Amino acid sequence: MQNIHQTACRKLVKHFKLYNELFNPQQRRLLRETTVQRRTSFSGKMAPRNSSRNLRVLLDMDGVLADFEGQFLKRFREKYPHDPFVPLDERSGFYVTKQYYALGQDIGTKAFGIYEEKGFFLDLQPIDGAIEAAREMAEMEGVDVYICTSPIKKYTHCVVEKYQWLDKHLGKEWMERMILTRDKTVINGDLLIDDKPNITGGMNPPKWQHVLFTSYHNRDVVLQDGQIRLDGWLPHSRWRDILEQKRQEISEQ
Ligand code: U2P
Ligand code: MG
Repeated sequence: MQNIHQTACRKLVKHFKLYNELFNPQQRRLLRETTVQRRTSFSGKMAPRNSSRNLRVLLDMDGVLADFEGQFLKRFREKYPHDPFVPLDERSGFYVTKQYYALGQDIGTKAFGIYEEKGFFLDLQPIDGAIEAAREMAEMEGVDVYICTSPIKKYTHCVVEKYQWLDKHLGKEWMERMILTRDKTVINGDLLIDDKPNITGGMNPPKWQHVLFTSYHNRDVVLQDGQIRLDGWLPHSRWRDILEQKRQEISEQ
């Protein structure tokens, strides 16, 4: 009896939303625009929506949307041209500073300074295809996209610049999607696309499934239970298939 009630309520809410979309002029314009965009950008492989709720995707920033590693190396070499450095294809281990400390205490300290400087996070270049993928994902019917990123401990520039970066590359409306946290495990999502291999925190296991986004530092990492790998955003990236598969899983729950 309660189920029949719930189904009826859900239907009513759905119809009310549809009515709003059709008869509110601003919504009607948006609907026209997004339908066209969806038609052109969709892979066409998405199954019709049969899930009672949206798929929640958490997108990490550094190493997934923004090229932390490339910018770090460029700045380090510019500032310390005579010091040893780690080329990108020799990177291993998540924290870049750890590998620089292995070259010498002073080198590690210099490395830390690079990403604590004003402008470091704001000037990061977008990773190839990331902005287009994020936009496409956000346009998908039944998908809610959030940005889930951790600020560094010396937060002075980092926190504000992460917001500025998002504004600069994706626009003001993305501020609504921003989640800044030092503990991603407590965030409720279905998928977390993140380049850090081992994400730990207060919630064990987290609600989300970890999609390990390939970066130089994690190329050789063996996947742990439940993790899947995503090798970038560009042309033949399987991110759409990963989302679709998760959506199916949710609808079967
Ligand atoms: O350490 C806090 C966050 O800063 C970014 N970071 C830091 C050091 C490093 O070597 N690499 C790196 O990416 C990460 O930010 P996020 O990926 O969450 O956007 C890390 O979580
Ligand atoms: Mg990251």
